[in-house]
Amino acid sequence: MISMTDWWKEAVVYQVYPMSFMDGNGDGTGDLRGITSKLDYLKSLGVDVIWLCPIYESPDVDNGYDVSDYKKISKKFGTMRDFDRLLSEVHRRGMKLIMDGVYNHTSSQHKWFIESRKSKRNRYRGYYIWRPPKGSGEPNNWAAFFGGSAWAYDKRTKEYYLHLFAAAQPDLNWDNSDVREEIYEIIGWWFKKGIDGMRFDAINLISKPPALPDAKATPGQRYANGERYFVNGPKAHRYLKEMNKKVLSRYDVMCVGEINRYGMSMKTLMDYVGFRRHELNMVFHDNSQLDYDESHARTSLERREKRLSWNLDLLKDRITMWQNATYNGGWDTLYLGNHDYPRIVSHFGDDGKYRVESAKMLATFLLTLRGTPYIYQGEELGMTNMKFGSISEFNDVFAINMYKEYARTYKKGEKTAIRMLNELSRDSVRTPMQWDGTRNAGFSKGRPWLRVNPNYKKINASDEVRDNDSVFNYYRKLIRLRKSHKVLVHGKYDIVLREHKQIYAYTRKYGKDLALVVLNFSRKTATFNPPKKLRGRPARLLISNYKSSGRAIEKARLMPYGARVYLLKE
Ligand code: ISL
Repeated sequence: MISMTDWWKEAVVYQVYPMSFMDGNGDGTGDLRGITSKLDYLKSLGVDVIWLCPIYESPDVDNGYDVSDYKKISKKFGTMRDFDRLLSEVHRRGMKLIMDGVYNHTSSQHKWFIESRKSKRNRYRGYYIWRPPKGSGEPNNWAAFFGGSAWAYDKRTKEYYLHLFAAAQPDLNWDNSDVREEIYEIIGWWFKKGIDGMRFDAINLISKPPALPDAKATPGQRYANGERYFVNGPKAHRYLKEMNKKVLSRYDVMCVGEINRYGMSMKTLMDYVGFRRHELNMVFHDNSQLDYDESHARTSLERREKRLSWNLDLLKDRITMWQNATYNGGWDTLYLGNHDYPRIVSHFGDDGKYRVESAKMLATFLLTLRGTPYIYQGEELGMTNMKFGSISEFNDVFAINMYKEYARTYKKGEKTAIRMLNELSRDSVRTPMQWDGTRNAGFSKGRPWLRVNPNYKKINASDEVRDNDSVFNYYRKLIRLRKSHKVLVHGKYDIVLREHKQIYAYTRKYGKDLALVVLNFSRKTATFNPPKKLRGRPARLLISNYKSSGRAIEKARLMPYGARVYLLKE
């Protein structure tokens, strides 16, 4: 797990959200056969690894992140035979497949939980976190991420169980060694089947302090954020080390954790990904910390709102911090969005006039930092956030709860709430993949489970694959470039002109190679005056998102959202 040649370091990952990728049987929901039918497309893009969001049996309260059987494929996605075929077709094309491992919680329909709630003496009782009422209410005041209390009362045994997400997602009790053994067995079962790794959902929430202390609440606040207690909890690292030793280290796999960013510092990050730690290869750690200071947000809803005010200064600081943190003895993920967060071009770029340019600029950013890049489906086409018209069009439990909370707590009108949700909700980024300009964007012959973005006639794979100047073909070129220049994968990162208000520039150094990346994050042209140490060096332009880019780095003028990557000579 520690050499420079680990394959997962040089890999580019593509995230598939199976419900919305491709529908093979016309029922309106994406499925495994659909995915298999699009593998040539992914191969031609140049990605190495496909990450599948959950495809297990699930009642779909949280679209598959509530698993009721870890070894069964959800009927809506197909059968285990479809899965085996997908896996072998992926391998046949020289790609790899990793799956989502959702082990902080199960579905309330999982057989363990069905048993657990039957009686206090049931052998599965200790698989979950049960507590008697405190006074007449919940055992503590923790808020669930999706709104309301993190505790649900179960009449049958007159106790509460803990759920950090929806009530239908009871948290597993990792302090119980039987639970851990079951999980390791399940992970090993999938690895033996031949998958190439896992993405561990919400993995730094697995250890809760047994005393379950109340969180600090502001006056009048009923449920408060308990992250300081359950994020990176007391035994989180002990359990990850155990999992690594008993399962992960026995296979040639890549393991990426999803880490709630509360209290994330350089040290907390390295505790998960340091090569000597023997825990995980890399983690997603800043979903929403990337672009704003969230320290004053009280609820997950407020935190989301704050995203709207991201700024380049903070983005530079964060990225620089993580690049530096992991340079010595660690590795990082590179991503700007996923199935939980806004479309990157809508959020960090401009999804109107400069959609194509800004999508390419962001791609340049993503693919020229040190770490493993993750492309969320549709990002390679410059897909944008969906704009829904009313709450009835949303599907996500979190969006619907956010909407209720807006109405209750913030007294915002419906219009404002929908506007916010369009920018911030998870549904806005989960709309079906836009394959072509035909009905339903070629995603399904049936009625899609979530509305297709009406801009599919303009933004779709079929047109982009053919257009040499498309976002898609720019991604292809960039991926190829990254593969032919190791400096872009492994090189040391150094920020340049930190104070510039429009430009984000950095160098990457690896052996004798020095690359320079210059990105204009604004809608106005910008001039790049290189610092002394870079002046006068002959430069070779490797890629740019505008045609007429000059070759010299001195006084380089960057068009709106312009991006350039140079190789500098001594
Ligand atoms: O604050 C958060 C929620 O608002 C996040 O940091 C949270 O830890 C993260 O969103 C967890 O996400 C993952 O687990 C969820 C699932 O709904 C998401 O889709 C998944 O990415 C529960 O399994």
